Amino acid sequence: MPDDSVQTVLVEIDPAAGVGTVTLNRPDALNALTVPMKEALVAAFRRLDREKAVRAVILTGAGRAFCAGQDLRERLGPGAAPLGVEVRERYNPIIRAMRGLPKPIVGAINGVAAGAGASLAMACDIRIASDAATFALAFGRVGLVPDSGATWFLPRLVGAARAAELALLNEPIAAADAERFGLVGRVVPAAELATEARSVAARLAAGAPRAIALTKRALDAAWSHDLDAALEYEAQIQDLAGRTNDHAEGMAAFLEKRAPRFSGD
Ligand code: T3D
Repeated sequence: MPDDSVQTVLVEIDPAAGVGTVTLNRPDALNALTVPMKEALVAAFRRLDREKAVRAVILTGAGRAFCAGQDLRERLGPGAAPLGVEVRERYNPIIRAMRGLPKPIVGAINGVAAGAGASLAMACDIRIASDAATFALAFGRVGLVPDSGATWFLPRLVGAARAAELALLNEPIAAADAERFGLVGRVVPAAELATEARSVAARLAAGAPRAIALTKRALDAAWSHDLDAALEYEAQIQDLAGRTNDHAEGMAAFLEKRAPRFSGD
């Protein structure tokens, strides 16, 4: 049984870089998700939403795994909720918290991402994988269906044909193939993953926060928009972005040939 005294989700904040890091921390169980861990994960994203010093977030795993999905031992234990309830009340809020977070999330995929762990990776805005990482939908291997947004993210990231193969065959894929399929944006040597993720997150944190938040929202909204609706939505959010002090600062910085200093106003 999981040891409740151990903090299974760690949150670290680097105010100088503007970066918050969320680390799944059950390395002995490959960061498999328990009920307290799922609740802590939602709380972590909500906390980072409130933290003014944080402008970009990293999600990663402790040890050799990113996340092996649902803790299967916990599910077999007494008091496990019916699956529909578990998904609705414990998994979906994580994915909603991630997609609703007005700050970009960089997934630093350090090792295996299986089942709901693969869904967590897919819910990040930017995915950087270690060359030691593997991905597996895995749900089918225990007689379940992809959840936590996997059926929504997967075809959008890799296309319908590849999504069907990954979701129906449940075979593990290596980091290099994940990059080739579009499941991750880039693969780096394992030893460089943390540095690379921090560097990307710091670059995001130095950007104009409102514009980044609106861009994240628009990219998600575009999946359900036709071209006309997307064009109108862009006009609306451009109007909002154009009224920020950061827009004025970006323009001034361009004319003055200096780096902009975005305040988030
Ligand atoms: O609530 C609900 O159930 C609904 C939601 C479902 C969402 C899902 O995520 S369903 C899919 C659940 N995940 C899986 O089916 C993956 C199960 N794990 C594996 O297939 C393999 O462990 C991996 C491919 C991920 C890694 O293989 P390998 O050989 O590198 O490691 P290992 O030896 O299998 O695992 C190391 C330890 O982690 C081991 O513990 P031990 O024997 O040393 O004490 C293993 O039992 C534990 N572990 C790995 N995955 C899980 C796990 N323990 C509990 N739950 C796991 N998912």
